[in-house]
Amino acid sequence: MSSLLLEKLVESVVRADREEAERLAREALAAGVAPRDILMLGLSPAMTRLGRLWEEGEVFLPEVLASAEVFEAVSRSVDSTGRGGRAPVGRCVLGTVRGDLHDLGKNIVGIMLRTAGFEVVDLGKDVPCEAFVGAVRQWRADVLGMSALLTTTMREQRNVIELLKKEGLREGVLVMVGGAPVTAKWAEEIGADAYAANAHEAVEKAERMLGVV
Ligand code: B1M
Repeated sequence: MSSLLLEKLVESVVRADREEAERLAREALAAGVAPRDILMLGLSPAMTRLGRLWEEGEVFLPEVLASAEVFEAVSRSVDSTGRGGRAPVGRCVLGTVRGDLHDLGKNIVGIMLRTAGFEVVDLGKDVPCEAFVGAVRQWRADVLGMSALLTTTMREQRNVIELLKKEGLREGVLVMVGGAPVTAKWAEEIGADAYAANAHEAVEKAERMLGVV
């Protein structure tokens, strides 16, 4: 029943049918499907499918954008995160690197981190190196998370790490990188502390790095 709902949700996001997508997400929540499953199984696969259709020339940029808007609307509607007054388990500064406007995956990572009890300072997309470093200093971040979806923007992750070093802040913050073209090898090469392939892993790695049970 719930897997059927999630499959229908994927299809409605691919079709950019916002009304239907929001209705299905509400139905899934009412049926007891966890918000994280809606995000990971009902929304993420839609964009993966669209990416394939885009590569095959079956859909074009405006269609991808329309689906992205539906994706965002639905993810906002299922984001029921809140700490109910409890102290956060850690503070994470998060953003998509300079030159990169892809933020759907980063937003899911943010929602899942908040759900797991992290305080998340989301800097948005197209974030300059200086803004990441300034936010790490200002917020005394435990974790800095950087997302990059383009092979041309990945290198910004390295630039931010270099700037952290220059500013004497590298030792005080754990750096995690992710995004479709990013790999564990790349993370190692640029001196990041962790790489996560998806939002589940991002939470696991952040918790592990901070020693959160
Ligand atoms: Co663009 N795009 N896009 N795009 N887009 C890709 C990435 C691309 C692979 C499509 C393709 O050609 N097959 C390709 C990149 C090629 C490359 O670099 N090798 C591409 C391109 C070329 C472009 C443009 C240049 C197109 C153009 O204008 N000609 C342009 C660039 C704009 C820019 O950034 N400057 C562009 C624009 C766009 C849209 C604006 C239309 C839209 C983005 C809307 C938005 O984000 N608000 C868009 C989209 C939607 C995509 C695809 C189809 C889907 C990306 C997505 O949202 N996936 C994408 C194709 C693909 O990836 N298959 C594509 C769903 C999301 C949930 O997954 O972001 O991977 P993802 O996040 C995952 C994990 O990666 C991980 O967890 C997330 C959740 O599990 N993760 C992290 C992500 N960040 C993390 C951080 C972490 C840890 C884990 O720690 C901090």
